[in-house]
Amino acid sequence: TATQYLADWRPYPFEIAETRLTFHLAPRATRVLSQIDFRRTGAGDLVLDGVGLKTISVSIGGQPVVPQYLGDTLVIPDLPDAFTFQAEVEIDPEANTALEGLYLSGGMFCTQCEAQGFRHITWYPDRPDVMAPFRVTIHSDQPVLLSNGNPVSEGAGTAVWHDPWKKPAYLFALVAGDLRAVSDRFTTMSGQDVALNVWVRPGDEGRAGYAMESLIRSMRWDEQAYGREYDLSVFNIVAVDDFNMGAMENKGLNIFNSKLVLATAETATDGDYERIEGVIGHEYFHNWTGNRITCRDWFQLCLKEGLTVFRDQQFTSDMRSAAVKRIHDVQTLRARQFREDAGPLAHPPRPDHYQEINNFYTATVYEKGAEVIGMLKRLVGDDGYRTALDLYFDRHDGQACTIEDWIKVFEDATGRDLTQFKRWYTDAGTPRLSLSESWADGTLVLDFAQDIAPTPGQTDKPARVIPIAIGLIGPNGHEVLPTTVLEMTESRQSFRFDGLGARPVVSLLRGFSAPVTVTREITADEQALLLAHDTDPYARWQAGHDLALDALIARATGGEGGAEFNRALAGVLTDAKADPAFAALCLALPGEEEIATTIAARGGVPDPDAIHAARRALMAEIAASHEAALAALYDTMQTPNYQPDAEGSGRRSLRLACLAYLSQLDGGARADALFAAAGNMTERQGALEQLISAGRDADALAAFEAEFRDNRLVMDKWFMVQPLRAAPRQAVARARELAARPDFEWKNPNRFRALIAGLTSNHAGFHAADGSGYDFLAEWLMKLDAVNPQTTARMCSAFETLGRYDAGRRAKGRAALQRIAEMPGLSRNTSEMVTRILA
Ligand code: B3K
Ligand code: ZN
Repeated sequence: TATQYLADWRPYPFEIAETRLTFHLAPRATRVLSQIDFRRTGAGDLVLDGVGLKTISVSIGGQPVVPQYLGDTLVIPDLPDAFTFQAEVEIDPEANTALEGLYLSGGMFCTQCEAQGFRHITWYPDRPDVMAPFRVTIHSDQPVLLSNGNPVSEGAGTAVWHDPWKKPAYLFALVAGDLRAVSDRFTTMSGQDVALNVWVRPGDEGRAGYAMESLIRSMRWDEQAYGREYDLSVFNIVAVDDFNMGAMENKGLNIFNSKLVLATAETATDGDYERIEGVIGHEYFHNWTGNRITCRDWFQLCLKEGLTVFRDQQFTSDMRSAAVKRIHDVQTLRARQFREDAGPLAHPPRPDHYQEINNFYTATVYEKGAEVIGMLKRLVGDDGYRTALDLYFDRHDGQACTIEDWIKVFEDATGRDLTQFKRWYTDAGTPRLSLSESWADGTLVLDFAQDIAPTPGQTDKPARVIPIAIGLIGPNGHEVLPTTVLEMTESRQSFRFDGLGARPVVSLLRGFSAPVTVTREITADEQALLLAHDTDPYARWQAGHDLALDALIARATGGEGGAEFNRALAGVLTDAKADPAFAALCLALPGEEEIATTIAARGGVPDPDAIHAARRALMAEIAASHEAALAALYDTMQTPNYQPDAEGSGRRSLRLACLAYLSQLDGGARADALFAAAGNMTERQGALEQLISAGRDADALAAFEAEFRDNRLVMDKWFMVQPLRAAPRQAVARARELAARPDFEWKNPNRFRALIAGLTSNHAGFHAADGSGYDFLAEWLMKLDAVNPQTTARMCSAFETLGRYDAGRRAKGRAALQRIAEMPGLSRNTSEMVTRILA
């Protein structure tokens, strides 16, 4: 398979004045007519992309031509400076199980074109730097017919849509189905009236209200925070059941996985609500960062994704709790991106080669891409950031841009040289920052060192600019130095602080000011002091988290620990009522995956069973020490009037954190009662998870199934929590039983992911020493690959941590991967992933 290289990018030799498309929709044979007005801008042949198309006719200026076909491209040489290309093709949406291009979901036509789905619809320059206004005519007997832009005309069986904003083909969308709208209106800051619709299946109208509220909040926020206004007369969101990822920002017609639209208190958890708000925001914010300004080529993906994630993170912290949001984001980054950086799939936020671009919609491109922008903002300041963003929108509106353009905007707006900073985009790997301190005569010297382990294809890594935000906390708990950003630019660098009365404790990397790992010498007492007194909520949480992590690692590797953390929790529990969400975060022990990652990062070999046992034992000890306080909080943190907001979800998260401990003592009695009584899915699912862990789940699972049998999204939860919370030794068997059920509709990505990711997230269950977890995963990946390569390939990343385990597990895991690699007809998507992991 051919590798694509960033260095090979060349401008397309034509631009498009307008793209006109006419669809005659039919499940097995949809006809697509295209008329594309090209104008020459450089020398070369017309090269168009197309995959799996049945070509009926091709003509230039009305004259039929016989094109040359080269693989998945069509080539026409010797063309004039301006001409209209016309083609008619036939496609089969019903056969499209890959869910890329035009496909059917429960009888409804819908599309997914990013990154290269449009070439499955018709012949086109399917690259993001070729932008055009679109006029789309849809003929169909489906009642609702939607495409991008503004409606031009609607009649029985026909609709015409016009999108005046030029866009690349990946932002094209079409939907046709029996849909109902939940509608509202929005007046933009300059007084434009916009019709808003969230389209769902008949019967789901009562579940779309939160999505609509989230959309309105997003539109208002982008005006207030970034001065960005919406630019069409209508904004449509459609919920679709079969979807490969979360959602898609098609211009004026966002298409969403229904799990990110539909919610009621009884069917969705607080986490679901928060994600709905965040993803509705994310896709809406793409209207400026992604659509009005798009990417020149797919290597620049983080230009739109990193920035849009950064914007949706800001949005959520403004709508909810900034401290809690930051801690959640750090947890996600560590769990997904640090993990990626530490393994065979490591790549820079801007990769320079790929085989299948869909394999690069990763935590590194998204989450690290966002962290890099957070660092930029810290380095240039809030005002500098705002000036730079204004310049970015002003200078590049309507263009397809690169990371170089983005960096130049910051240089021009702030006068800063960002040459070294750019390494964050081009180099892979998580820097390791280490700190040693010396203290004498009122002077504290901080000696920092940074280094970055080699990653595939990149061995030698020069120093990065690292913004290190610190504060100093005196021994009495008072802050003696407020947050100060140290700019580290060398491999080793020292910073001095004079005139201090007593030796303070360093509150390091406040706000998680850079995506690095930290090594430092710090005593348990000093960590406890930070946990009690740090003014920075992230650093406070991190101090407690490190205390717990060190204890768990000691215990999982044959030592002892946990007494200090256990003692420190007394303070957390006393203060818990003041900030329940924060207390819940402090109470939650590091997960098994994080413990394993940290053991490996420190040069050890993690033992999944020992880690599992150590974590359970520490939980039981903590529960026994604080039973009364935990039980009191559990009772206090009830939320009789369910509201999916920061306050209510904070109280429920604390309640469930207490329940997890108390279940170690009461064998699941409270969980049983909560499962029966709870009026919201957050507590019901939380209770169910405890019942599964405690092994008393049969009645609850049956009741849950009886109640929600007909609700696909809720049944996904049922499929997910069982392998996730099963005892490690039973997890694979449980997953196998579930997979054999007729309602394991594995071709639906949500259902597949629920069961499979439920298992792979059960650390000790998936990494069972006999390799049964690896075998089970490989079996299902091989089955799904023929149907849906994109989802299959993504899920291969469950194998990316294999290298850190013992020889027995490694051999079994590699054998499973080898079987996938050797499967005849393996997709390019999965083949690339497996090859990289095996390398
Ligand atoms: N841009 C889409 C992701 C498309 C993934 C294609 N495999 C959703 C988002 O990031 O907003
Ligand atoms: Zn995005």
